[in-house]
Amino acid sequence: MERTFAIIKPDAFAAGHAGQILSRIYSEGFKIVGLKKLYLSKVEAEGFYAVHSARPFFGELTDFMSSGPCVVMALEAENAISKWRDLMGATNPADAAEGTLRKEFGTSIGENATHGSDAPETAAFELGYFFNGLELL
Ligand code: FUP
Repeated sequence: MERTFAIIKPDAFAAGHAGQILSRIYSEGFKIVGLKKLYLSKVEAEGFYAVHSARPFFGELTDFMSSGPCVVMALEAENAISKWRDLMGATNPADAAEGTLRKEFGTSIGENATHGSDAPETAAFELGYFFNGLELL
């Protein structure tokens, strides 16, 4: 079993899509081991996306991620990291395959409904950024 970190981003939460996304998470066979609603500050969003700090879209990305409440989750499944990224689809919703979350709920490359860790090291950092051990029992 593997764990990954996932976010229902502010666009999807504000649009009322959290329920449908959670339903897909269950129906695809993930176990939700951690879940909370947060309203990130700009500084908290910058810390989370620190790896992208030199990218031209960093300001826009962290403004968006701190623009409203989101839902952060720890998901468990076999091959959870790739399984969740497959369910999300491509970063740009315009390129995402039919049936993926970003295709269904994303509106642009910036406002793309969901986040998922891309590797075991990033999953470990991202899970630790939002959850302590007791919250994942
Ligand atoms: P992903 O792993 O699919 O979330 O994509 P990246 O790590 O490449 O990018 C992280 C986030 O930055 C994306 F979810 C959206 C945002 N982004 C932009 O706003 N513009 C870009 O050109 C690329 C990414």
